[in-house]
This record gives sequence, C-alpha cells and structure tokens, in this order.
Amino acid sequence: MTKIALITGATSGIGEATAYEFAKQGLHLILCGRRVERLNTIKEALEKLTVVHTLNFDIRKRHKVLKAIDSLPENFKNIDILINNAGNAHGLDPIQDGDIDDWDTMIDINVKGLLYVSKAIIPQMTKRHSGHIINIGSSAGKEVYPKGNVYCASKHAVLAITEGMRLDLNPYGIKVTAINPGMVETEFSKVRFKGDPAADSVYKGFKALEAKDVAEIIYFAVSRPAHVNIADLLVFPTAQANSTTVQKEL
Ligand code: NDP
Ligand code: 8X3
Repeated sequence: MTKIALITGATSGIGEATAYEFAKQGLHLILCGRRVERLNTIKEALEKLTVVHTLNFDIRKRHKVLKAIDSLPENFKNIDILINNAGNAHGLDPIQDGDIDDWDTMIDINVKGLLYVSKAIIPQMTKRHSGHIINIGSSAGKEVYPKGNVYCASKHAVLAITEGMRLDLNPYGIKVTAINPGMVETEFSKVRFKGDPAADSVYKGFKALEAKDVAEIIYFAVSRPAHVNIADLLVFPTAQANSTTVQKEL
C-alpha cells in the first residue's frame, strides 16, 4: 500500500524539497505550514505526481496542531512517515545581548512544536505497531557555536527527544531517525537575520548544501528495508568541517 507522509515546514527549504522528492517517489503527502498561498502552489504542482492534502497551522499553537491533525480526511488519517522539519533560528547574538522573544520563538517552534505534532501522531503509530519519525536536527545539535546559544540548545533538545523517542517507541517497531545537516542554502538565514543584508553573505564563497541534497538523504532513510533504521546522520557541505570551520574563497 502507498505510504502517507506528513511533512511540517513544507512551504520552503528542506521541507518543500522533501515534498518534491517524496512526490516523485509516489508517496501520498500531507503538507503543513503557515503560508497558505505557498501550500496551495506546491499542492497544485505536486498533484500532477501524487495525492496531496494541506494543513495550515502555526506549530506553536498546541490546540490548533491537534485540531488540524484530527481534521484529516479518512484516507489521510494513518500517517506512516512523520517528518518533523519545521524550525528556524531567530537572531545570532551573544547570550548577554540575546532577545528573549527570539529565545521563546526558537524553543516554541523547534522544541515544543515538534513535540505537539509528534504527540498528535504517535498514538496511531503505536496502535498499528509501525511508523517512521524523522526529526530534522542540525550540526548545531551536536556542537555549540559562538552566538548560537539558544538555537543550538533547541537542536540539542531535538537530538535528546529523538533518542528518547527511539527508546520509548522501540517496543512498537517504530523507526526514529535524526538527520542533522550543516549549512543548507534555504530561507533559514533570511529568517534568522530578519531581513538584514547579513543574510546575503552566509552562503557566499563556498558551495553550501542545497535543500534537495538533504531531501534525497531523507528519502534514502525512509526507503531502507524494514529491519534497517538510520538512527543519526550528520551531513556537511564538503567545504564545511564543523560549525566554525568553512573553507571560503576570498
Ligand atoms: P526555511 O526557513 O526555508 O524553512 C522553515 C520551514 O519551517 C518553513 O516551511 C516554515 O513554514 C516552517 N515554520 C517556521 N515556523 C513555523 C511555525 N511557527 N509554524 C509552522 N511552520 C513553521 O528553513 P530550512 O528549510 O533550512 O529549515 C528546515 C529545518 O532544517 C529547520 O528545523 C532548521 O532548523 C533545520 N536546519 C536547517 C539548516 C540550514 O542551514 N538551512 C541546517 C540544519 C538544520 P511557514 O513559514 O510557512 O510556517
Ligand atoms: C543550521 C546550521 O550552522 O547555520 O542548523 O546554524 S547553522
């Protein structure tokens, strides 16, 4: 039977590219995000390849998340694959200058939002004794970099939650995977720098990962045989060695 995948943050970057990759492979899709127009445009494009349903909610609003997932039509209710991708960095400041609203936003989206969506979907996976959850962490979840403080903490939390999920869901045969990318050229830095031109220079002088590169890895993880679970994967652009070491042309 064709598998159903729910992707959060499907309106841009890694989530959107994953939606295209999954559609190409014939998976049925539930695409989530706040920007309705983008959801509609992507749905229209992907419906040429597969069956698509969209859900529009802010992942920070617990009741809206639960209501949206509860509203799924019968043919989309049994979700086989959950891609917890929605997330962003907000700001890049030393801890002493950090904006508390930015901290709240990152923890609310990257950590609490991921938990709300998971809470809404896991019970049907445990009931069926099957499913695959992929949490999009980050190299920032493995290594803290200067001024990354709270964003890095939120991604360390994603990694801890992933490990906790894998332990607790192990008796149910549910796969849990963390995919942790280094620098990927998406709208990520535009969001982080809130329209500041600083965003334009982040991916200059080297070849960053493209969203498509990560999407292909995500599809590789979900398409392994039943007995194989990729637990934790770290991927950098070749020019990047760790969070602070990137070879850039001058
Ligand atoms: P983008 O900014 O391109 O995409 C972020 C996605 O998250 C959008 O679809 C956005 O949708 C969604 N989102 C953000 N806030 C909310 C919210 N409150 N409610 C619902 N959806 C929300 O960035 P990326 O594709 O790069 O980021 C995707 C994931 O990858 C994130 O978790 C990020 O931390 C992670 N990552 C990114 C890296 C990079 O270098 N780009 C590297 C490592 C990890 P909308 O605005 O429509 O709601
Ligand atoms: C995003 C990676 O290094 O740009 O998670 O913060 S980084």
